[in-house]
Amino acid sequence: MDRPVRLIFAVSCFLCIAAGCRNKNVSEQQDPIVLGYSQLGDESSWRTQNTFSIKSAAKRSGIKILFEDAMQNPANQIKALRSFIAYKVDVIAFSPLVETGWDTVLEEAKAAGIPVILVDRMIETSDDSLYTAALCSDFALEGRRAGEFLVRKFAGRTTPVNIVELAGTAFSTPAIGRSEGFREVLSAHPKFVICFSEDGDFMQSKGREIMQKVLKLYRSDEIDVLYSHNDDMTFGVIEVMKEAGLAPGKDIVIISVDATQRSIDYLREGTINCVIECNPNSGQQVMELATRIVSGENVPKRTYIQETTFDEFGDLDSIANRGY
Ligand code: GYE
Repeated sequence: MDRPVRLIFAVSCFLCIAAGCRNKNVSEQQDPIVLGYSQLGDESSWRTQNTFSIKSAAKRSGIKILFEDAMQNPANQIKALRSFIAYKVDVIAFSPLVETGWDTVLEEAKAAGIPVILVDRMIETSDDSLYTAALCSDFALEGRRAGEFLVRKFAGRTTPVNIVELAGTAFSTPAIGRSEGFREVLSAHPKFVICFSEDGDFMQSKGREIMQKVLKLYRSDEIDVLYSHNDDMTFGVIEVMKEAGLAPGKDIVIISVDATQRSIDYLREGTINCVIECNPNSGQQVMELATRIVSGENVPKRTYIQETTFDEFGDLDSIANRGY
């Protein structure tokens, strides 16, 4: 081969290889996205529906999901995140049980170039670059809505209003927000007194236990309001009140959070007075975020899920079936 022919041959080889590489990239993009998802547990009806929403949205979107249930143990979540990093997934999503303790494992994900989406709950960190996007409810708003309901319900009352609070998992974003937002609104009205507050871990069994304890500590006519951070704990409370011969929703005003179908049924029959919605159906939004992030698009750092309040002052017939 003389020199010009050799040069043309070399250039065409380079172009062929380059074209081959690009084709390979195209075909790589067509491979399904692999999403590692660490769910925090299965403590409530909300969580069961959330898991269903995530798994079914992944299936619909053609995303391959590696799903791990941490059974309410952050150490299991860290283990799951490390296994996703080792597997070299395209993107990680997780619902952190509590807010702290994630920096080290998230630095490992960042070093491996794997983007992270926070779902449902937030983390406390000084380095926001450790996650790409967060999709969650505005828990402080939920707490404020609970407080605003009470302000309206007890508008004519001048004597103290005694409140028992059943909080969610300690140090978790929903428990923090629902407590803080609630107190923020009530602090402007000194007649509201939170006389008892305990963490019931969002579980029906703990709701039962705590209410049994409360009824030993207080006479039922000393309690005006029961504010529970989720429906499952509320169901435990309602059982105990009924067993004690009390009429929930009448003898004691009840506010619950989540809005499962069962709590809406209780609201309609007057057993619960106010239900703050928390929407578990975030699956489709998670898959959309994952797809956009993997294809290199910029996404909002924080997205709030839209929610509402259902209470005895509203039109209860128009509430659509909750589906869970
Ligand atoms: O309200 C509760 C669940 O983090 C928003 O966790 C979620 C909460 C939800 O166990 O029922």
